[in-house]
Amino acid sequence: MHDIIKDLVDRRTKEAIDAAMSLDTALLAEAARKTRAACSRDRVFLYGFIYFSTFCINNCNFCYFRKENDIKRYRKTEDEILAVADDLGASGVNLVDLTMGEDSYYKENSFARFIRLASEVMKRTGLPVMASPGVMPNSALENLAKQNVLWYALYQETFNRELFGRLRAEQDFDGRMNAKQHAKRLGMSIEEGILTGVTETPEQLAESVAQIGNGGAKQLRVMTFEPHKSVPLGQNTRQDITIELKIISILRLLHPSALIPASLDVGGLDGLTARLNSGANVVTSIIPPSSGLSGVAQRDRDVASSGRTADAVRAILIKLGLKQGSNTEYLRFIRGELVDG
Ligand code: SAM
Ligand code: MD0
Ligand code: SF4
Repeated sequence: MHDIIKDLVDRRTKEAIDAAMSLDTALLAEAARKTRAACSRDRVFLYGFIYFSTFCINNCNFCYFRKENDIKRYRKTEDEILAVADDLGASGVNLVDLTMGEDSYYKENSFARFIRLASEVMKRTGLPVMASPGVMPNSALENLAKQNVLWYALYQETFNRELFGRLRAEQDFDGRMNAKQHAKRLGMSIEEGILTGVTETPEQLAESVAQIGNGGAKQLRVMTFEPHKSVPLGQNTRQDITIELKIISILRLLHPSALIPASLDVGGLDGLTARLNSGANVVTSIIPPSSGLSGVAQRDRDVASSGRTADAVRAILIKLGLKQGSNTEYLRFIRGELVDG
């Protein structure tokens, strides 16, 4: 093993991460693939994505759906959402991710509508659900956990408080961290995530990579910021993909048994091969073509052309010698059991 990679895995510090970032992308990716193969027999899991309301009370400086952006928004009806969930279920995804902007309609009565929806989607599809509705108060998380919702996803974006203040302006760093910890205490699995290409320094990035696993998240995500001209941070150019690829590999090396997504929302179908080759083992943001639903980062990319379907993803997995894991393997993976060959 290369000395710098050995040092990364042994020390796990931000200095070791920073040093690893200077390695060749292909070298890191090769080491990451070896680690993934040893831990998961190269199973990859597919997540369907339903962004069911694009209304939001927040003003994140990176997000197209921020409140002050004067754009066309939608809030899908329950029937529409369940029809999409049925489609996704039939296409063979392993999980349904229910995502929304922080929409007051769903936040009312301690998120009662959202919690009912999550439970209904689980019942209809028989699949696990990931809840991605933004920060929830403890009482709402308790009701969500009572419905046996498996995942709570909430991305800190950065572990540097100053940068957080610039990205998620007027939001509470600790409140966001605490919600995840409460969900974890309630027995839910949590997903943590960071953004790159948001004017962070290499040191701030290494700091976030060093800290991302500290809260016990089982799914760890990095995404490259997509600069929309209409948002405050959108005046920056899109960062080269190699930074994200190297972080995916470093995350795999530091957290061998984590679920690590390759997001179709950031890189589209064209970006999938490189992300999977870097050590990712989940493909997220699968969207049925005619659902009228949006992504987040690249909200239209590949949706209408069927580039974001489970079939399109499986065709790529085959080319790479990878295989979609079954629903049983998925649950075993989350429990920390090795996937049988
Ligand atoms: N509203 C909820 C929240 O903020 O937690 C869930 C949906 S939010 C759109 C999901 C994630 O999308 C954010 O946490 C952020 O990491 C990512 N995101 C938003 N805008 C993005 C952009 N322009 N480029 C890349 N990722 C972005
Ligand atoms: C994705 N666009 O998976 C989605 C989103 C929210 N849990 C996930 C960021 O890429
Ligand atoms: Fe709203 Fe989430 Fe976008 Fe922030 S990232 S503006 S909370 S949808």
